[in-house]
Amino acid sequence: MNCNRWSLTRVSFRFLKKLSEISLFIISLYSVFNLESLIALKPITYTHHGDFIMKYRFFTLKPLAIAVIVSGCILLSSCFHSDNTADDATPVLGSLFKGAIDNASIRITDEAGNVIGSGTSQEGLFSIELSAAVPEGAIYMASSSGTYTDEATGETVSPTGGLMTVFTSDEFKTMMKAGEFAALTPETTMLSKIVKQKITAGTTASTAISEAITLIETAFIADSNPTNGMVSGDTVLRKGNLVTPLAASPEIALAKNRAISFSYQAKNIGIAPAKVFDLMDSDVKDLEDGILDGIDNAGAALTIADSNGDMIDLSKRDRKSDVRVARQELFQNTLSRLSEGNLTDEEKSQLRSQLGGDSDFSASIEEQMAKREQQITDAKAGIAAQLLLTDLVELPMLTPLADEDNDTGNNAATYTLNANKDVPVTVKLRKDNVLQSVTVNMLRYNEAQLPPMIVAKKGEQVTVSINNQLGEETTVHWHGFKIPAAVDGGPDNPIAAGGSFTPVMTLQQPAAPLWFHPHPHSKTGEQVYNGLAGIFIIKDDVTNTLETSNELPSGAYDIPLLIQDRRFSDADNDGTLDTMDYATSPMDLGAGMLGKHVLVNGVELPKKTVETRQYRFRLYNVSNARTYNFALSDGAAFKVVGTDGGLLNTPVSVTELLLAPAERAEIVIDFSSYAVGDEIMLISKAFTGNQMGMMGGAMGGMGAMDGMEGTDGMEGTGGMGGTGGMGGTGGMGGTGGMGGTGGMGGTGGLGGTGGMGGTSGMGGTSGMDMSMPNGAEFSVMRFDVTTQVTDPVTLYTALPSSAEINTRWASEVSASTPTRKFVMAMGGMENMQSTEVTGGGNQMNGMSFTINGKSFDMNRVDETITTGGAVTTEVWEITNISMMAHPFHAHAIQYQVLSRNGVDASGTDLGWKDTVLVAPGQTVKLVGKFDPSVSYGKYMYHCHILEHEDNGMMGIFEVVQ
Ligand SMILES: [Cu+2]
Repeated sequence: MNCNRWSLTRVSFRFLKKLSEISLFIISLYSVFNLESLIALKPITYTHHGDFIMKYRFFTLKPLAIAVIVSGCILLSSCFHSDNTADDATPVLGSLFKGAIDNASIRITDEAGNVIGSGTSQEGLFSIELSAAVPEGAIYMASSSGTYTDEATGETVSPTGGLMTVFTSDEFKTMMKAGEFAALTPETTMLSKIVKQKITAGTTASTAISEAITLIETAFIADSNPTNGMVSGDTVLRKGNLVTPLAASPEIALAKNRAISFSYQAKNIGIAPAKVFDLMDSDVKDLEDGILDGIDNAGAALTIADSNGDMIDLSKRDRKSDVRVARQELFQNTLSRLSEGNLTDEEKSQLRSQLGGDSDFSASIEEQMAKREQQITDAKAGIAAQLLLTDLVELPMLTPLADEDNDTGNNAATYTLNANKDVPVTVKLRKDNVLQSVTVNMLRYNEAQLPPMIVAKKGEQVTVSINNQLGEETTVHWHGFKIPAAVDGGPDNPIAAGGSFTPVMTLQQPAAPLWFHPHPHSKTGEQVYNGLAGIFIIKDDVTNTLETSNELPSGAYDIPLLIQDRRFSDADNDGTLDTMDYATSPMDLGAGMLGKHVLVNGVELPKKTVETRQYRFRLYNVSNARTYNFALSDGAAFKVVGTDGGLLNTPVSVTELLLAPAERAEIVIDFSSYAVGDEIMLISKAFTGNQMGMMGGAMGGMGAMDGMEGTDGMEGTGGMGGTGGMGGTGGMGGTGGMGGTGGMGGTGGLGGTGGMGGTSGMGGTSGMDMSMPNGAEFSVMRFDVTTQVTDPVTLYTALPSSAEINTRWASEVSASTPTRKFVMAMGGMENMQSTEVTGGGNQMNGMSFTINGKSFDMNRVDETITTGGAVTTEVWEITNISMMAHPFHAHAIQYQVLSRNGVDASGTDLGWKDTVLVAPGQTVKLVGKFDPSVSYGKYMYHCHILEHEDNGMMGIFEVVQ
């Protein structure tokens, strides 16, 4: 083969560079949360519950990426080989990455400094033919000059120093022969400098290298991975092409991330981007004594000039923490940029190239962004119109079950819950703002139209006879209760079809808005969605005193609102809704089951006539997957007085309140400043980004899964593959053969516009008005001010100091407090490549929902809390490495939030919680007290997006007495 090497390699360099930059931000994700969760779903046939079959095929970009890399390398190698026939003339390949350094001079030298080869880099890559044989000992490769783009600041940097790497002679020759790339990064640079010192001191090359690797790994890598070591390969990387379109391995992606994070360190410390090279030199000096502490071997503080020329004392910084924070920051930046669709024009065009030059791609991102804006504009107009509606149904009030022992003075109560199926329930819905009364068969406790409510007092003994008449297994889980595992109603204690169970519980916790719901293994989502859930309110002396002294609204002014979203379809196509649907598409499992009709106490968009005074509303998010961002249509503030586990010590004034599935909040709305005739809407405001994340986007991008059903008469009209839908604009299999726009997890996936659920998800062009995406804006219910009164309530400002619930446990936490880590992840992509999956039901085979890398196993105890009989305080760190927010729930106790990403808890996070929403990339620290005299046995911790729980995002912890 005879070819003009440089012109060809230039082309391939450019090609590689293009692709590499395109995917730089993607690559940086690959390691930290499995880029491959940006999957493409390829529909083949359709099946659902035996009616029709859907199979879809998962595939990933990885094979193509590898193909691109490999073909690029072959192209390079073939040219090189064409010019070199002698074995010893095999070129040395390498990549320079602190940002890809262009036009740097490279020298390859032996231990004594003799040059055995030299050349120039082009956009981070180089190929050098040696001018001499490879000698024994250490072989160094070093760069100088050149330019690169700093990732943290976007500045073009001309480094004063250069990058280095080092190999033993044997390693070097093996690498050359295999055509592998040497990697030159900040880490290998420090490594080489340390090796040089060690060799000067008499150490052999191989020993010096292995000792130096240990030093670098200890100082710069150990404990700094934001994903808590969930991804393997977080070690010093010496071989590999870091200037590739998609990282060929997690090891390379991690190494890239670590190289990039040096720029974040520089930014955080306050030094100029180019000073990272000085920082490396300083760190090498620092590491002479093996400890990264900003102090050199002679005990002197190391300093470095900041961007104003002032000297920074590095001994006063926690250098290891600098490293950790930088990596965390990079991780979060990447996540939020993706989930918020915050891409530069360049990135968009690069993505377009990557996807095969489809010029519609970029347009489709813009289009989706515009549609998102339009959805919000439309929603606001819709809310304004709904304020004028005259046919809203009055909010049904939930009524407490009567104590069956008929004795109010015995400190005990008995209730019956019959779980029934095929109960005709009449639901008031609105379709295109027209009121419809729809009767559907639901699951219900006691065959009631509305969910049951139990009101009890702290200290009371409550006996509940549960009779399972569902024809399938169920349980009743007491959500938020401090009770023994044997009566907790977890999936490990099922009640068989036709069976009964009678838990007896003594209520030993402060007044709180608790609830109950089925928790059978893999059927929780379906049973809750189909109508089984109830409210359980505990009252105590604190709330009774506040209520009787008119410091809290009570009685008719204390109103529980059970909020669920559901989806209905018109099965007979007569224009009226007649069927309630559950999990009709894979998207319902991946993103969780989202409905279109938001029901409050069983009615869509009800109204509550109110007086000009304060009301207390207990907001229960009993939705399977939807997070609400509650607000008032006029933007007025309201007070949050309680969270999952009870009252807040101090009411918190807010204008928006995010409430994830299973979370509760007690809010006080003051209508005293309104006039009779005023109407105010309780809305869910649009929200984006970290609260929703990219997986929703990816799912939104795949929206056509639902669109597909549209044609089957389910309210939707769109077909498959609408804009933003499956295959999206780019088309399935796309122009570039990379799975098309949809192949990247949907336009929404990468662009993040779909973070709002994608165009289709928003009731856009692809007929997806069958489910609203998480984060859409809509009306929940209306308050109609009808009566002028004088408000008797003066809201409390602080709880009595004797109240158990006003204690904060943060001060009890120390370094020796036992700490457990929980990492929530979605992915399992290796299972997805070319895996055919059968949809429907509760299966999402091929997709994994894990905590600490494990899917739920009923027969495995994941965590054991040994109490030794004493109340045991533990810190739980929950980290979300997926692209979607997950509400983490644990049974047995109520927790307190200590911090989110290291920032101390404040506001409503100061309340007691049993469920916390963990945003993508976020770590939430909780503190809990396990009292083995109350809570003992095996309990669940899990994601409360019920479809995630049902598909494995759950584990078991045992409290041993
Ligand atoms: Cu989840």
